[in-house]
Amino acid sequence: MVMNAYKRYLITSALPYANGPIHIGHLAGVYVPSDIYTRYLRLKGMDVISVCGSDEHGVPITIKARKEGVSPQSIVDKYHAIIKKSFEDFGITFDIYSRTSSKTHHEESAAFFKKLYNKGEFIEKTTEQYYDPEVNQFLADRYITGTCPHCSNENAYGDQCEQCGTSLNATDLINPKSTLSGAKPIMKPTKHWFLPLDKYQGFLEKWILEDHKEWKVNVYGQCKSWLDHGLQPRAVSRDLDWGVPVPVEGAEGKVLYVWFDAPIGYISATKDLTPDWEKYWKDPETRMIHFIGKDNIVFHCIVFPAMLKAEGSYILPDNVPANEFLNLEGDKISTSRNWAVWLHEYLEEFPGKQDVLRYTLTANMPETKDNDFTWKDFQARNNNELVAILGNFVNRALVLTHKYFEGKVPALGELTQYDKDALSELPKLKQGIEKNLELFRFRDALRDAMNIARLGNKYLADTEPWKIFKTDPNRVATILNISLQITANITILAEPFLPFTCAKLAKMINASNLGWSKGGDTDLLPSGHVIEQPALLFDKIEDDEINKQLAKLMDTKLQNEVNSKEVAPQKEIISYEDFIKMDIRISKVLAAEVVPKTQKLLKLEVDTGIDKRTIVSGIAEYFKPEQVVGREVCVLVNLEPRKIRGIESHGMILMAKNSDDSLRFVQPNESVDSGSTVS
Ligand code: B3M
Ligand code: ZN
Repeated sequence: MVMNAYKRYLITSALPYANGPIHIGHLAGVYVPSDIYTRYLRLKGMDVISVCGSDEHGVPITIKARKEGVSPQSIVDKYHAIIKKSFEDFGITFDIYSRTSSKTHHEESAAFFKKLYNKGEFIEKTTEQYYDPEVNQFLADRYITGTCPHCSNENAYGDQCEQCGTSLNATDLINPKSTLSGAKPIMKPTKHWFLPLDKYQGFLEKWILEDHKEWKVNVYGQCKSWLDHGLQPRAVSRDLDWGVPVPVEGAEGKVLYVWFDAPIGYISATKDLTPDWEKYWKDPETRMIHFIGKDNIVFHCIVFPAMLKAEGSYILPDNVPANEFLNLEGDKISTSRNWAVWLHEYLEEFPGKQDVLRYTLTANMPETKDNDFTWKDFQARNNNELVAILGNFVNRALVLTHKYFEGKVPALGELTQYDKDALSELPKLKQGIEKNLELFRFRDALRDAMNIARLGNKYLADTEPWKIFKTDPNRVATILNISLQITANITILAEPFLPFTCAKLAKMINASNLGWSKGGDTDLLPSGHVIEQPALLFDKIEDDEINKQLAKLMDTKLQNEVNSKEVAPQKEIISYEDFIKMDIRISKVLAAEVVPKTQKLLKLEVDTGIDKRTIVSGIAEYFKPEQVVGREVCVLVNLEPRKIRGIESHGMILMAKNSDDSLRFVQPNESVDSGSTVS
């Protein structure tokens, strides 16, 4: 649709889960494009707000909390603070960065549910769901893993397969397993509320497939495939104790599904931002745009619109420019494997270089297909493009103006055809940037912005003012005037992409009030206008800085190899009373021999301090008798006696099994008297 038909803009960016910090994949996929777009609209003087916040509910948060042995609230408090600060420091200019554990959000999402509930929009259904009989808990979403029926990935989650991207129901999984205990889950009935998406099939088909043919191919394609498969009712509640409680009677122990409450977070954030929030959400003259990553497409294009439609008073998004994924050095970015460049770390390790990362991520933005971030490319983009093209041009223009004209913009003389051609490029480049931004083609828009600097460099290289100052100072005045007009254009038109650089540049040329509308103009700096002493906009990034980053990633790889060794899941909780029933004693092995006609069994005589007794132990493949005699070992002495190969065994020697399957004795690190108890 034509953008000028709208009175105002509401920009939303996917709410990041507060279970980890922000990494470059998030940035390239969602936040850099949304910030470029928002800055562009602001510069154009549009009424625009950009809302975001932390997504603080859902199983990813509770799993992390469990792993770290802390409460979900303390997890979200920690990451919300890190995320919020890193966005600010990186120059992502949300008008509000809110959070879904806030009071406003709880109220807003409960009210939203209640309204749909009262309108009879939900189906209430009791279905059989997976339940972990060992920990007595229903296994929502990521609490269950199994084999993906589509791509055979053995580690697919109950809600999604990360390998093939398919959204799943837990019951689709082959060989389901509880992530809490490793147990095989059982089925148990439970009541939930379902949004009948099938009811909106016809509406969504027309709204997306006919009315929004302009959506990006990847987005349109995913929507079409969902619609072609036929939509099914989807549960909007879960059996969990973390989230927004389902606000109706008989729903104890149930919360709203995180994907039901999270998009409502856009509404509650707007409400927290301005009392005038309704005009952004309810006036059809508002253009709402959702910036998201490709794994969020179905929720923003199908589920949330169906929710909004069911509610009845809200507008729908006009576009959902989802990006594909960014990889890192050829490997999928992963929070759990720590395979990422973390924003808060980048900001510390590369102080003042926000724009270098913004630039690299925009130039490599995964707009139509997955793309790769490499540190070598980062270095090359900085050194060969930002330093060599943009920095170099601006520096030459400013330095020469100081050298020949005491830092004052010289007067324009007569223009040659070449001058006129160069100047006529400026409005064309501006148009290119605008057109590409309006189509969410950020890479092309950035290329057009950089082409202004390329134009300037070529202009200086072709006109060579440094060679003719002695003979023709008036010509040099014209050349530098034009170069400074080009510089001023960069200050305006590169700002959405390189805001820190353009702010510095605006100071250097003493022109802070240039608006977007002046972009493309060729008389931005009048003759006589004083400019400041130039400082370098970018520094070269040396190999050792890049090598440091590569070494860091190498460490992560090694660490992951160590971690990937499988560890058996924790067994069921036992009481202290259960534990103290076990009588474990330090004992000494007096004699050992292989049980005849066996390979695995050793017959041991041990002194338990209580008595001397016989124990049969399955360690003969690991230890020769002479390696065992004389050792201090731990023995479970009150284990029921058992006959093994005709020999009565009176206890069990405690052993530890290493990840390479080798066995080790559990023994005190210093000598202890036989008969001492272990507890
Ligand atoms: N937190 C998923 C994600 O980070 C989710 C987005 C919510 S947007 C309403 O991929
Ligand atoms: Zn799969």
